[in-house]
Amino acid sequence: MACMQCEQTENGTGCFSVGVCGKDATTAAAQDALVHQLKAIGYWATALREAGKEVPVSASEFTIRSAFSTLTNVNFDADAIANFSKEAEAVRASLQAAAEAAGAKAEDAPATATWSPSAFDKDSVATAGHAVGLEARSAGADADVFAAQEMAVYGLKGAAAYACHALEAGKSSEEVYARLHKVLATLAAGPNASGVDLGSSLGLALEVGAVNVNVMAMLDQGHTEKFGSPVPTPVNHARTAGKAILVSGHDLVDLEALLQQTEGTGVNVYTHGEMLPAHGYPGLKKYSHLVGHYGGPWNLQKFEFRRFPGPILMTTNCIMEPQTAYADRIYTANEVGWPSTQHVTGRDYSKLIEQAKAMEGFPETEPEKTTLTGFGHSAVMSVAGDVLKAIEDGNLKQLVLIGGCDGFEGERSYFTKLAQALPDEAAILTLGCGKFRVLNKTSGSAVIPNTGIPRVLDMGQCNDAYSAVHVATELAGALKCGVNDLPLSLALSWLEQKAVAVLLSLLHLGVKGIRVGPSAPAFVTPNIYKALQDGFDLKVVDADAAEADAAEMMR
Ligand code: FS2
Ligand code: SF4
Repeated sequence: MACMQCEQTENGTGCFSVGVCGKDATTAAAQDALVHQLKAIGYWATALREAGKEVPVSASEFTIRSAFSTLTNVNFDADAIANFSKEAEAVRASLQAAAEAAGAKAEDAPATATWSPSAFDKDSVATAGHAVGLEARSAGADADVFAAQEMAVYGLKGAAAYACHALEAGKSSEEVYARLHKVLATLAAGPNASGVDLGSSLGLALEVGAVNVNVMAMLDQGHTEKFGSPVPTPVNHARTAGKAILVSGHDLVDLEALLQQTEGTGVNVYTHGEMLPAHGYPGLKKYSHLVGHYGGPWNLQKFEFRRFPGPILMTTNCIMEPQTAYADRIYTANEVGWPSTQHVTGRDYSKLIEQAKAMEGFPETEPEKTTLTGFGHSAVMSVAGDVLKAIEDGNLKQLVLIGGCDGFEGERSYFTKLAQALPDEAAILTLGCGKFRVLNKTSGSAVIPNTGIPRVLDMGQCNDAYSAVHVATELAGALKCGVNDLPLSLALSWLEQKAVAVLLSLLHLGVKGIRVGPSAPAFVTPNIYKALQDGFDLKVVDADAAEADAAEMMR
């Protein structure tokens, strides 16, 4: 196997025998095959649209769902990936037949467009995947062009994941699907195709960022139409006596269904990880048995889940190898998979509810410990006048966005140190599971001097980077300046491909001076890094320079 798509990759270079995440070689190679098949689907879907024909919605939805299954910490089940691969071949064959009927010619297509595993048990798919993995595809290619194309693939996986969340929330877009397919079609031609160079491949990655802006907007709309605009809300991090179910991941629609099915049963529901911002949505906070949040970021789950006295539902990323202590009470849903865990389909949570009832639950209620969430774009913009006045009066000197992913690495303490080094005249906007590096680690109840505005504003999930973009654009409009002229600094903690998509979106929007860490992606070559430094003043953080960076942000 060879995989370097995430920040935790071994030695910062690549996972070559088993993933640091726990992904085995068979699953990794099967995912390589599936991604190659998705490029073929992109090619034929694009050919079909160019012939003036419609692409079936089912083919587009299959594209995003299967791409999401290959994201870091989502699906570790080689059998499930092999099933996606089998379906991919059926989707490709049907799109190709329709495109050929409309005049497209197979002989004009790149080899990738007609590639497929010959059998669909997991070992056959993995064997086929070895032939189209990183090492095979990079042989003979320009290293920089290849790397830029990989960056586009990883960003596309992140955008596909958000598109899946949007779909669950009732939102989809043919334009988004067409643009994602077109990116895949370009990738099908590969790094050696005529006219492909570093500039065009970086442009392709930025096109993924552009599409992802639309996807995040669509998801924001889906969430707010379904559950209302988030409002500032204290979230209780203490336990409440009683039976309990824990829900992790990003899928608010799964949480709503679980809240509906547990209503009146005496079972309390707790959020975990990226589900924390759910407490700010009127349509979810109205359930009195949504009693609080349990635990920290995804990477602490092995320690925290064993102590949770009830079933656990993983709706999206990030799952880790279930430990014996809780293996019989962790459930996956949607694109998430781990061999041997129970998988929920059709949002039927009856098994979890019965299991929760049979367990002891929490024995007693602890004193409340709260943090605030719910500062989406509408809540922040409702105090925009106060924010602008605070800027004018000098009470607010800098807005600092510290968000993204969390992870194990000691160097990730950079983001906590940065937050702690910022003075009270800096407001900290946070989002994603990276928020756990900030919440409770700073003076959480503090307000910006001489204002009632909290210093730490939790804007939501990683996809709520859209809210941050929205606020920045509105403030720039009010101050009659560009986003890069605002008193705004960004520090992005990255781990997986959703963060790649968010970064590409920010770059597409022309945001400069972003700090990224805790380390540079393994897939970024020195020449790509130089191009991003020259074009966007992108900086990779130094774990020991948090205080110096805070001082520079306040200058
Ligand atoms: Fe955190 Fe994990 Fe949000 Fe990422 S829960 S690192 O995949 O998606 O942010
Ligand atoms: Fe390694 Fe990350 Fe790939 Fe897992 S997803 S195999 S940790 S690079």
